[in-house]
Amino acid sequence: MRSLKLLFVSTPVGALGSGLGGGVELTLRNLAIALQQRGHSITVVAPEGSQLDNFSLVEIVGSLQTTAQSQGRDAPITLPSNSVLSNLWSYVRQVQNCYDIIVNFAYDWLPFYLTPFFETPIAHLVSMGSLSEAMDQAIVDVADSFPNTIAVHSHAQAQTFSMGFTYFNLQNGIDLSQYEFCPNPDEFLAWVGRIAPEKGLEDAVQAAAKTGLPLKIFGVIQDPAYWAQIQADYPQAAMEWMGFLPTQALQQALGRAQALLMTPKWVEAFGNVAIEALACGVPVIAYRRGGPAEIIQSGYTGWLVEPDSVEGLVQAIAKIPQISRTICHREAEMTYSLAALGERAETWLARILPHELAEESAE
Ligand code: HBI
Repeated sequence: MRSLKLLFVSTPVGALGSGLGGGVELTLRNLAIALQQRGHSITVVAPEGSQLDNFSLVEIVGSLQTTAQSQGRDAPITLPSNSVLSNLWSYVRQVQNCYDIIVNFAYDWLPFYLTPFFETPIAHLVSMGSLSEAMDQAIVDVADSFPNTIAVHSHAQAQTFSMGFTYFNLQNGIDLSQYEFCPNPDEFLAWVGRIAPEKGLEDAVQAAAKTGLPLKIFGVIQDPAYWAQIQADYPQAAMEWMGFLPTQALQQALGRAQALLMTPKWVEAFGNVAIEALACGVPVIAYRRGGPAEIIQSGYTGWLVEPDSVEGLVQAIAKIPQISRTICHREAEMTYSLAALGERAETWLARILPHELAEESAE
């Protein structure tokens, strides 16, 4: 395929590198690297203060957008004054003819609404499940008018949208060179994620306590009251909060775990921590819910458990020795490397190219 000129338009909820954009910051960076490795050229446009090594970055001023998951299902579409989201897309409109495809990373109404008004095709990476009626409608309208332009991270995520639409399942990927395979684990279980109710930490605490294995907890304490409640409810549990660690330190500690427990109460769009664990050779025990249920092959790279069943977690923990850590690591390399992500991304984008360009690219 010929080299494409791609414009990546980042999330308006925070500067790249601030952590405010959550998983989508990592996804944007990994996609840029993966596609650059395949010979494409990427320019990124993002809110001022953004940082991204090795890519030309255009910074746009303006007021940040409220996070979509903090609004209700019937929330009206809002734009603050001097909205960075509007300013981002005013810039994109002016430069669109310099690019073959524009890739949108924002989970926001505006870029979807603007799609028919642009000459250059816009590819949308939808990074979360259904959150509001207005966004659902905007996504479905684009999917109906521009088939193949919507990508998601899992089938489960796509199924949270009541109105079905055609989509490309990009899954996700990580830079495996940052993760070290650990063949011989220590005696503890791990849990990684934002400490907040939708992540179901209390189930992991209960299950670990029943097996006598200590639980090491990694991640930002997003909801301090929730964390305090867990400590009050399970004072005897052997659990230790290890803090919110950068990738290098996280993978160093996570890799030594017997297994990772994933106890989501909501539909995780994907579950990056599952592939981070596999990359280190760590089996994953997860509720059969959302993205993790499509990543883990039960009995092979971990165990899938009846959702919300603490007893199910306990039974799976007893079966950890049946899982090969080498196979966990190899599965990550086969499916979740940047090379694998790049191949899927190129397949997605090739289907979006205008016909004549696609013919050219077939040469
Ligand atoms: N909210 N409004 C809005 N726009 C986004 O792009 C957005 C968000 N909330 C969370 C988020 N992006 C990312 O953290 C997730 O997509 C991973």
